[in-house]
Amino acid sequence: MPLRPDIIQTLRDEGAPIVILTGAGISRESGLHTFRDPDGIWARYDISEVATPEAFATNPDLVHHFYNDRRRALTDPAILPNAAHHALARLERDWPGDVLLVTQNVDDLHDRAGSQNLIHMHGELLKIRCLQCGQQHHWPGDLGRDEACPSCRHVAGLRPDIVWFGEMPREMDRIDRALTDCGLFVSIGTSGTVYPAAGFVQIAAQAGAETIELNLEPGHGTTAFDYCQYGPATLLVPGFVDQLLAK
Ligand code: BV8
Repeated sequence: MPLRPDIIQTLRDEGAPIVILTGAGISRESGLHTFRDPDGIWARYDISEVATPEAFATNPDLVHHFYNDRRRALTDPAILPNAAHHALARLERDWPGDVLLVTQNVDDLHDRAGSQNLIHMHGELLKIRCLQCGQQHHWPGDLGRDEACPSCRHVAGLRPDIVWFGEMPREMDRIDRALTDCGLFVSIGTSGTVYPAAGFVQIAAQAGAETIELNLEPGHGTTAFDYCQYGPATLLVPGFVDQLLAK
């Protein structure tokens, strides 16, 4: 059931804060794979072998290979933000209240579409971090285990700036505050499998927010949402933003 027009009107009149959570589904039509769909990344790789601190400690070459492949795919000139990414940037510009975009995606398609109030809660594919000095660096190319840190010159201490399973996602205090203050929580293109992101809908709902899922098909937490719309993100999200902005 879509969000009711009278509720949208009230949210707009109040300039209610909005929190949006996105997942891999929003980037699918840009040409990037999701994780858990039949052709997804986890059909080809075992999570525990490539996306945990333990994997990096035991087989850094495989972990670098996994992220180098994905970095190359992301920097292919054919991979561009789609209509859904652009619509969310427009919502941030034109909505009368705060819009916080929290993405689980490690791609940079929201950034490229122009979203500014954006948290990459699972890190960023085009950044690396030095385990020796803690500095982050923009890194669009391949990374190997013998590379030196551009800041401290320490060798073999660079890792993808990605939040692996078992690690703490980024900016959780800021996200929790925004969830308890928002009037509308929107989840887009995520299966609702990975915590803490999968629990955001409950936090927002308990704080009194309206909640809506926009997805290709119902995710795991679908019953927790007040409203839902199903279809491809490039169709659903621009239409939903038009409704919010009364266009
Ligand atoms: C933490 C690396 C402590 C990045 C990723 C047991 C119970 C509960 C929790 C746990 C548990 N055991 C372990 C945990 C915790 C664990 C967890 O949740 N595990 C799961 C598997 C049970 N979580 C953690 O370890 C996290 N850290 O918990 O710290 C803590 C304590 C308190 C408070 C805070 C923290 C760390 C999680 C790190 C996640 N990192 N990967 C990388 O290499 O990219 S997860 C990986 O999954 C990606 O990052 C991705 O973003 C994330 C979520 O996946 P989705 O984006 O949802 O993608 P998915 O493929 O699943 O779904 C795609 C959806 O799109 C589908 O619904 C599909 O229908 C839809 N779709 C497809 N096409 C379209 C579309 N929709 C619209 N349009 C389309 N065209």
